[in-house]
Amino acid sequence: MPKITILSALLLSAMPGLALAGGAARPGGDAPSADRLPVLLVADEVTSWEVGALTILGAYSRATLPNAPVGGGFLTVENGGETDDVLIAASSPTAGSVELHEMQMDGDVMRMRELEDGLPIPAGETVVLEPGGYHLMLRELEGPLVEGTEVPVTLTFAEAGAVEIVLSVGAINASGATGQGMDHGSMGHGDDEDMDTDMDMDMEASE
Ligand SMILES: [Cu+2]
Repeated sequence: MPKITILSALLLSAMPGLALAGGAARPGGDAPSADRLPVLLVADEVTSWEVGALTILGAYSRATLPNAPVGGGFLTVENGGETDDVLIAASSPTAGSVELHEMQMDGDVMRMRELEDGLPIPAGETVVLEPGGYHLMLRELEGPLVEGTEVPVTLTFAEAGAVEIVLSVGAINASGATGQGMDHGSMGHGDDEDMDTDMDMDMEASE
């Protein structure tokens, strides 16, 4: 039961009184057992990462067409703390650079802009990076992103610091980390190749 163990650990660390009580309940002086270590943050069904007060989950990407210059990264960040944070940078060994983008439909054209000041993650709020909205833009891909593979990405937050996560590469039209459900239908395009072309054109036009 990894999830219950995680919650217990978080509560104990946040409340010294409870931590004392928990310690007293165990035989004195025992070191924490292995099943209480933070490695259990990678749970069976929902992979998530913790850094500071932040939880990152639902991280995925989409398979790209051959020669596509860019790929997207999508994930959810929950700020369980009382301090505003900002996602200020991202990087990946799979891409020459990773930018933070915002995407909006403008008529039939998908336009996006780089978030020069980063993506705010307000205290107590959940921010979703998803197709059609905020996203990571992986540029200068070393090769196509292949469904079923994983892309390591390091996220850097102003307050919480850096954390390495993994994007699970789904189908070319994937809309969630598991490749099923959560169908937002947000792109408004029936043809992904056209979409990629529009994205690339706008990228070039904005530089
Ligand atoms: Cu983009």
